[in-house]
Amino acid sequence: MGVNRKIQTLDEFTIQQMRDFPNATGELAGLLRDIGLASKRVHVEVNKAGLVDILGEAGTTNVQGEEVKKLDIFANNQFMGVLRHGISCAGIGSEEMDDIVVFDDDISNNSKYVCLFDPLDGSSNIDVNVSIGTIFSIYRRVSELGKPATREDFLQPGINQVAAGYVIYGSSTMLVYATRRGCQGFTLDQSIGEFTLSHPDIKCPETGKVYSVNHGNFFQYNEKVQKYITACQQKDKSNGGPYTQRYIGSMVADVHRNLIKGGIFMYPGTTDKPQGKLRLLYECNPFAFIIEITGGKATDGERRILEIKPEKIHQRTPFFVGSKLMMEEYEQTI
Ligand code: AHM
Repeated sequence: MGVNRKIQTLDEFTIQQMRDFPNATGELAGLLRDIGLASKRVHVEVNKAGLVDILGEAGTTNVQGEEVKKLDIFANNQFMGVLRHGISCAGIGSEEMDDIVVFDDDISNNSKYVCLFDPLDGSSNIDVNVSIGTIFSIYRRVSELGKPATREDFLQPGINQVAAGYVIYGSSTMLVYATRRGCQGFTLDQSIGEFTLSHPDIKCPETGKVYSVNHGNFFQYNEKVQKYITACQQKDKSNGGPYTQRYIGSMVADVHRNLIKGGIFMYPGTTDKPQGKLRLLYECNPFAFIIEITGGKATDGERRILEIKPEKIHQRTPFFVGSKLMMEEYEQTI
């Protein structure tokens, strides 16, 4: 049987990219490989979620006598494990952990990257078979190599990201990542257990017809947000409408759809939670980076997300992200 030369795996792609940089050490390619490996393990567990009655509830002991962990904890442990044992990461920050973890050993202290991630975003959707995802963000350390990573390495503005990406566990499992050179999507080919390039050089459409927001909070949003949502509903054919509202409540799925088809996603502040719900470091910065690289925009309603200097690792921010022209429509709402 002939080999299908058109198939390119994630590893092949990142190694090929590296060849363009004679001084590249292969650390970034190694990190992406590690993230790909952890996400394949998470994919397997996510696909078993429906079997919870057979395999045992989280927090109990299953028929093999093993303790069953909640999926988000399982995912966190997988990512932490591969990154700790790999050679490319000096430390991690995770939405699931109270503080950063610095891998203080000889190899890790000489690694030039740190990684931040939300191991399982949208986890309240697991029980109901809705797409969920992992989000990650990679920074070059600002601290001295040879020593343990520091908090400053993690508290960098999003503009400093070297790469950012997500994995969506949906009707198929996809890993999408962006660097300054562009954004690529890989679909997991389960028959060979490899992520293969399926969406090369993704561009976010300049405009779209979808707006994604939690309508239940409408009366808690500020006047500008309320006006914009109302304008979306009032659009007709003469001005590019009608717009459609789509809100899965799983940001990876909502933003992935808008990245491919065009649209705007909003998680504004509310009267109860002026900073909204989403985390700057684990959720907003990576998506802001991906969307900007693909041609779209991302703000907190006023400021460019990527220019915000974080003060705390679990900081929250209102988030508006999507197709360039739709974001400009929002910005022009008064
Ligand atoms: P999580 O960290 O508990 O998974 O929550 C994050 C998710 C996002 O994926 C999604 O956009 C948002 O919460 C939905 O929140 P809400 O139900 O308030 O609209």
